[in-house]
Amino acid sequence: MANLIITEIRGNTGVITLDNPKKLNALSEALLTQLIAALHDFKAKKLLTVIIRAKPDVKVWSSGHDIKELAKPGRDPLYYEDELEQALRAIEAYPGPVIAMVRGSVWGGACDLAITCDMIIGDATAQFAITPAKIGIAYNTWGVLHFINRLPLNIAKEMFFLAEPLDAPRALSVGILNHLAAEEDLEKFTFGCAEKISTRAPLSVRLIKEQFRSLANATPIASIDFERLQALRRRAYDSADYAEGVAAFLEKRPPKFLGE
Ligand code: LCV
Repeated sequence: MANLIITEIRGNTGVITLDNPKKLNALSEALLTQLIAALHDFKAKKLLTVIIRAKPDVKVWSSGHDIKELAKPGRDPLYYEDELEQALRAIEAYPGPVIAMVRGSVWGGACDLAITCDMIIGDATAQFAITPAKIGIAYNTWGVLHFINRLPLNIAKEMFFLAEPLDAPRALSVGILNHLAAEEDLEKFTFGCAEKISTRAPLSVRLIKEQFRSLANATPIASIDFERLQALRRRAYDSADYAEGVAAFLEKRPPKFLGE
C-alpha cells in the first residue's frame, strides 16, 4: 500500500502531511485509514498536539471524499462506518488539540475534516467549500452539526446551498479560520501555536478538549426527527440526481438535476 500521508514528530507535536498530489489529496479509504492509524500512533506516544497539513506547494489542500469511492445510489454515502466519518471521530476524540494548517482549496468532506479540527490556520490561498448540493449527496446530520457549531446559521446555510468556496479573508471574517497568516509565516506561526500549547498543562488541555467534544455534540434531537431526516436522506441517496451528480463530475460536464 503506497504511503498517502507523511508522518513526523516535532517536539511534542505529531505532524500528518497529506501526500497524494495526483489525486489532489482526495480522502480515499486508503488515505483516511493511514490518517486514523497516525492519530492512534501519536496518541500512544502521548503527543499533546497534532498538525494536519498538505505540502507547501499544493493548490488543493484536499479535494474531499474520493468521488470514485462514493457509495452507489441506494446506499448511504456517509454512513457511520464510512472511513471519512471514522476519521472525523478520531480527530474529535484525539486527546489534545488537532490543528489544520491550510494552504490551497479544501473541498467537501475535507472541509468537514478541517472544521472538525480544533483550530484552522491558513494563508491567503486557503479556500473552503462544502459541496453535497453540487453532487446531489445526502450529507449526514452529524456533519451538518459541525457547521452549525462553528458558524452563524446563515453562513453555514450559504456554504451548503451555494456549494462555492469561501476565500481566505471571508473564511477569517466568518470564523472558519482562527488565523490568516502570511504565506511565508504560515508554517512558523502554526508550529509556534502547537509548541505554545504543548507547554501548557496536558491534563487541563485534554480535559478542555473532551468538554468541548461532549458539549458540542450535546444537541438533542427527537428520535422521530432523526428517523424523518434519515428518510429524507434516503430519498436523496436513492435518487437519480445523486447518480447524475457523480456521473457529471466524472464525465467533466455540468449536472442536470431533475429533483428526483
Ligand atoms: C476523486 C477527484 C476528486 C475527488 N475524488 O483538477 O461534501 S460532499 O458531500 O460533496 C462529500 C461527499 C465530498 O467530499 O465529495 C467530494 C467533494 N469534492 C469536490 O467537489 C471537489 C471536486 N474536484 C474539483 O472540483 C476539482 O478537481 C478541483 C477544483 C479540486 C481541482 O480542479 P483542477 O482542474 O485543478 P481536475 O478537476 O482536473 O482534477 C484532477 C484529477 O483529480 C480528480 C479529477 O477527476 C481529475 O482526474 P483525471 O485526471 O483522471 O481526470 N479528482 C478531483 N477531485 N474529490 N477524484
